[in-house]
Amino acid sequence: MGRHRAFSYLCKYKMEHKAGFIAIIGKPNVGKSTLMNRIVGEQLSVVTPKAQTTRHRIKGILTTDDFQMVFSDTPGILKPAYDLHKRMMKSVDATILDADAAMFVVEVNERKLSEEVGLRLKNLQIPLVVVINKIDQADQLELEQRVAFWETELNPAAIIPVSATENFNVEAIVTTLLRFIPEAPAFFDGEDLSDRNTRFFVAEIIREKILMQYQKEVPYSCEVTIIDYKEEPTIDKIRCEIFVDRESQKAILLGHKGEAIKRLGTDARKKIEKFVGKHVFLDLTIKVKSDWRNDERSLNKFGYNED
Ligand SMILES: Nc1nc2c(ncn2[C@@H]2O[C@H](COP(=O)(O)OP(=O)(O)OP(=O)(O)O)[C@@H](O)[C@H]2O)c(=O)[nH]1
Ligand SMILES: [Mg+2]
Repeated sequence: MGRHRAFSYLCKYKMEHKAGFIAIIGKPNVGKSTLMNRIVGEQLSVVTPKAQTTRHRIKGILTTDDFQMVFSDTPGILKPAYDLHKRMMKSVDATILDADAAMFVVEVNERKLSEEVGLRLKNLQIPLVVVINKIDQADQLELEQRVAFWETELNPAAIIPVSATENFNVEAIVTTLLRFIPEAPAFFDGEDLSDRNTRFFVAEIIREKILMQYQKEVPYSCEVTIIDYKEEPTIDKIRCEIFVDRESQKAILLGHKGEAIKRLGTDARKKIEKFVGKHVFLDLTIKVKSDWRNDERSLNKFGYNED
């Protein structure tokens, strides 16, 4: 029996292994990134209290012995005001096309389907799971009303109420989505948590600190690019350029006697040091590129065509 039996067992095991792609979509600020981080168990995607935090699609990979789920966190769906937004929405659509199932995240107090979101969901060719997030902010009656609303509006395959920050019911997302994942071998190495590299995460940390430190339009007019990354045995030397739209924004970024940019640099460096587990030398230069959000070459350079 020996070898034969072992071989058939191996085939059976392989056949039952599931692997697939999940598109996390929804309006800005509903908690998509917080949820992906919870599911994968790492702070991969930047989370801030501000809308439009996520600009690039980022994968978060959950691997077990039995399955691999590749989640894609995407920018919040909005009506484009710039070419930048159009490209962000293109990456949302490309992610949906690649996915085996869509995880549509709403806030518990969301009461209508926007035109942009409706357009995408009503043409969906894959199973739709609605995740009602932030249920810590509502009572039972409100929650029941919202469940009934999404049921009639979208007739999804499942509706899952959760709280990402309270870590309530998040595991139900994984068990539910598993139903819609095909049998397949893993796509990524079991050790991989994301498809993005260190440079990407470093740029995101700097952008997170900009979002936290500056107000109103300023963070939205900034783009961060890493122009040089040198790894030395005891220190990583990173040169970074921050692009803004106008001279006035450069002055705000610098602050009185350069104090604001200094604080930004220190905060970002500390977080990058934790991330890379090494000392970091961080050099920040601010550049003005007028209307970069509508400039094709700038958008290409900033990686808004690779998603
Ligand atoms: N009260 C509460 N707040 C939450 C919950 N989940 C996320 N948040 C908060 O909601 C805010 C937005 O969270 P994000 O994860 O950045 O939202 P997002 O959908 O990725 O936003 P964009 O990237 O802008 O599209 C943050 O301040 C989170 O801490 C939750 O379950 N309850
Ligand atoms: Mg996000």
